[in-house]
Amino acid sequence: MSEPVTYRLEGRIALVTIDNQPVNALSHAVREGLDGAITRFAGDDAAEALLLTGAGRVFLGGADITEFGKPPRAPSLPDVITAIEGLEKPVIAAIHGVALGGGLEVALGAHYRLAMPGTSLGLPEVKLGILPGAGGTQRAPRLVGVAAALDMITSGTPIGPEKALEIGLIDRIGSGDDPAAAGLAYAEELLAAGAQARPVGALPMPQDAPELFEARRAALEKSARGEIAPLTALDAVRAATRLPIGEGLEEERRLFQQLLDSPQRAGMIHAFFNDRKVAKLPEIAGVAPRDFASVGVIGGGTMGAGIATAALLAGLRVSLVERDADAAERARATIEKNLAAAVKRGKLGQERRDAILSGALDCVTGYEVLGGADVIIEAVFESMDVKKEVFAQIDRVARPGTVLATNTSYLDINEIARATSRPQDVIGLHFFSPAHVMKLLEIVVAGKTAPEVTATAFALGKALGKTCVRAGVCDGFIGNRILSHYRAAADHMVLDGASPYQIDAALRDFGFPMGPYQVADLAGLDIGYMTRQRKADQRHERDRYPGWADTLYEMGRLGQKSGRGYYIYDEQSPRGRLDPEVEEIIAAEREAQGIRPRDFTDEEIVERYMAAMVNEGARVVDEGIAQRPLDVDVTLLYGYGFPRHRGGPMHYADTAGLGVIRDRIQRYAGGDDHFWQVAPLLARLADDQSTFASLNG
Ligand code: 3H9
Repeated sequence: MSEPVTYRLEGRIALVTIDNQPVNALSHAVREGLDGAITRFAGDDAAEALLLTGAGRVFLGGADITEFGKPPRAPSLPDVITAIEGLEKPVIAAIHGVALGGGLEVALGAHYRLAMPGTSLGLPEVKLGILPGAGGTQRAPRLVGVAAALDMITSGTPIGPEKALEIGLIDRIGSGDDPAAAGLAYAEELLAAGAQARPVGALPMPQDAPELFEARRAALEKSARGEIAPLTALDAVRAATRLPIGEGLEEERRLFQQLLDSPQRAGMIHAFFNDRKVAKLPEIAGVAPRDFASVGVIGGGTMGAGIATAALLAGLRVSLVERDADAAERARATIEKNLAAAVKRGKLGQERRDAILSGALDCVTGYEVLGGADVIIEAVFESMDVKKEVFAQIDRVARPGTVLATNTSYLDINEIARATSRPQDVIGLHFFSPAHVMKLLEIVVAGKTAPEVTATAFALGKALGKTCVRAGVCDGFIGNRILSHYRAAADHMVLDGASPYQIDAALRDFGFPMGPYQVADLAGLDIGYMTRQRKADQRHERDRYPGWADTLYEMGRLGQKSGRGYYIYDEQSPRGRLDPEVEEIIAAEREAQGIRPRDFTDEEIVERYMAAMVNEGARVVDEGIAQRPLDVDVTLLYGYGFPRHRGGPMHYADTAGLGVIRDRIQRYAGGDDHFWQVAPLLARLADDQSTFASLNG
């Protein structure tokens, strides 16, 4: 294996290059290599300055995350960076691609920083449940001030070189396309000007700003939803205003270690790796996707228009087909509104918007236009008859090789595929509303779907900026199937005495942005009602039915859109307030069913809700609807608001212990052994004292 750190003299400059592909993570070997390079440079009389660069696409992607949780190995990254900073001759970092986390902290240990155009510079550690632990919380505020450092460190959002130059994080933006050449030229220029070593750690302590810290703390307490890293990172930055550099670094280390040992760190790193593993599927390994540049969308309602918007934002051409000219016009108006919102959010430039609307979008009424599409996505009314009719029509106009996708959220895609003469080209693309905003895309592979079509769906999803999860065909696929189960567990608790408001609050405290009844109000109570109607003939006589939810629907309480659902929405309380009438309706239902209500603790609410989620998750994996537990985790994280710092429901279950979850379910079965039956996979793994993670590969 080649050396991860090389040292070469370029005239009077020592060029030190870190090469640890794919992202030059600062692994043990890299740290050792850097340590050696530092010692060599200090004793190398021919070298007057040291230039640090990264080989390949990026400067440095940060600490090696795979080493977290393992015994530490010297030299530590903070020690290496302190040694770089302490060099008596100038050290320059030439940054390109990305300098993230420990990667940016290495650059902060250098005395001068040049970044190439398009570089991304950031301290994203809070997104992994930790904080910058190699001097970032102490050096960044010294260099750029407390406010800018807090922005970077508590949000974890990277910035570009222009912004970095403006706040003083870097000294220069390089030119050309060779960072080493730009760095060498800069180093020569510095030497010619007599530049000296200039350690950031020697800069004066930044001024404390108590009001700023308090305001940020209050904002973070609201937005962090139980995540501890952003608030701990804020404490670390505060330490920079109170402690000299050496002590500040020690305090940072202490706080970093606290987070490193926390289950939240384990959850977030589990999520980080799952984000990457989820798209790695043996069935499409090495399978080339088909080309796609144009997308046909059938149906211009909220979903169809959202899908069209997502495709347009990704630079694809879109032909949207509607039933009549008015509907086509309405679809165009919805897309225009979506694009205007994207402009407002800074996601799209005005010029690009104009170009899209004048050249990339067609809203028409005939299917013929679909003959030119590479991928066709159907988003019409959820009815098997309607969908089959639409697919038969698509089959007539689409050219061979076109991917034919349905956005159904529960229908049998095998049956839809049979309406065509090419079931191998048919696949499910289950978007979540609003489709141009929500990250999750369930890619539902039917019995006859060709691997090339699955590969194309994944490539398309990636182009649309989605996190794609492979699912198999069943009612509700991965996400909605699990949702119906944990929502049922919540409904049972309501029947037995918990209020929907207590349930929502307990789950918000757990970290969900909204509880299930707030979600129901947002989606519309008609959705739940229609699902119950649809499944009426599958109902078992022992199913516990939430009749009060039907009552609310029949009263016209449709949720946010009608101003009343579980909550009341009006000017005073746009986010909803409690409604005693709802509690009366529920109380009447309990009485009718002869149920004497009991109290629930918040803890029991969360445990029952999670047990239901995990149990159905286990069934979904066992049946092959999800290929691995991680697919369940990613689905719940990106489509259902599951708190990222808990990693996902299956990771949560591993953390709690599968035996514990199984025992809970067995205990609950004492009250309802129809609903609460331990899923076979959960039982097997618990008996073996194993984990869901063992199935992730
Ligand atoms: C830190 O620095 C802590 C310090 O403050 C304190 C220390 C004491 N380590 O994302 P990609 C893998 S915390 C190990 O697909 P891209 C990744 O899993 C760190 N492995 O590429 C994948 O593996 P595989 C702070 C890593 O081009 C492969 O590299 N840094 C690391 O789309 C390619 O990754 C961060 O949070 C790592 N640090 O994006 C940055 N990073 O091929 C995290 C990636 O087996 N990384 N891998 O699936 C990223 O944001 C992106 O990977 C990056 C490249 C933007 C760099």
